[in-house]
Amino acid sequence: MNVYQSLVERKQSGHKSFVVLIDPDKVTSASVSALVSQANNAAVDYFFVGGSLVISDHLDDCIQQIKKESTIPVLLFPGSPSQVSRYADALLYLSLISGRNPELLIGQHVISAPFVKKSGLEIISTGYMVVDGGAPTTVSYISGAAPIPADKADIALCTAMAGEMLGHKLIYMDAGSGAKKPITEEMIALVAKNIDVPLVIGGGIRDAEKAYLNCKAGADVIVVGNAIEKEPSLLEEIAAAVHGVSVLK
Ligand code: 1GP
Repeated sequence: MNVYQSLVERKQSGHKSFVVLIDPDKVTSASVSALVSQANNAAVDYFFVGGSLVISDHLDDCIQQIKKESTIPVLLFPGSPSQVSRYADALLYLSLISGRNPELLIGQHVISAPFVKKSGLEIISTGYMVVDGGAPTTVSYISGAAPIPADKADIALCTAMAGEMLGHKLIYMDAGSGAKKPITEEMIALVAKNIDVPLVIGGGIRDAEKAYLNCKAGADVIVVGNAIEKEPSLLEEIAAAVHGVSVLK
């Protein structure tokens, strides 16, 4: 079964998924080992690997190490077309549908298409929506694209619907790494009710309760990076909260 099928099957069977985001710039080989071992024990569902800016050149090494130490699938979450590694299991092929910068909607995809295709990776077309998290994010700064205002759930709804109808296989709503304010349950609920593809939520989730509430509101996949980097013990708690949620939609 490929990675996307597994995401869809989990959604259909009422299982919420928990993703640990690893930014290759923020880890060492020792910290990856510790994190991966914890993730194995907590039955984390997927790893996302990437960052808005990957400054170091050890993306391949980082992914190879994860693959050696775990069977948890690794999905690339690239901040730029250069962040492609053939060692991953799949690539989130992101189009920034909340912005109006043609480069991040299609331009960079055109330039990198032959390279991406040649990688042989499973490609998961993803409608990526940045929602205002209370502070400027790297992606907003780099793209020059305004995020969706946090209190405009209707804009998020229409953007997600358009993304799904354009053929994106996932919708990823992100308040940005380290967001002061994560996405509201109101916005998540409205979007979740009106799309059928899996809904990924991330940015500024710092505790198990927020992860749980997001799942209850309709998130299918919860992504946490920063909070776990700062306090690794949160990983087990958040995993338990996400996995404890059954679908009540
Ligand atoms: C960012 O959604 C991810 O793109 C995760 O955000 O690092 O704030 O958990 P955090």
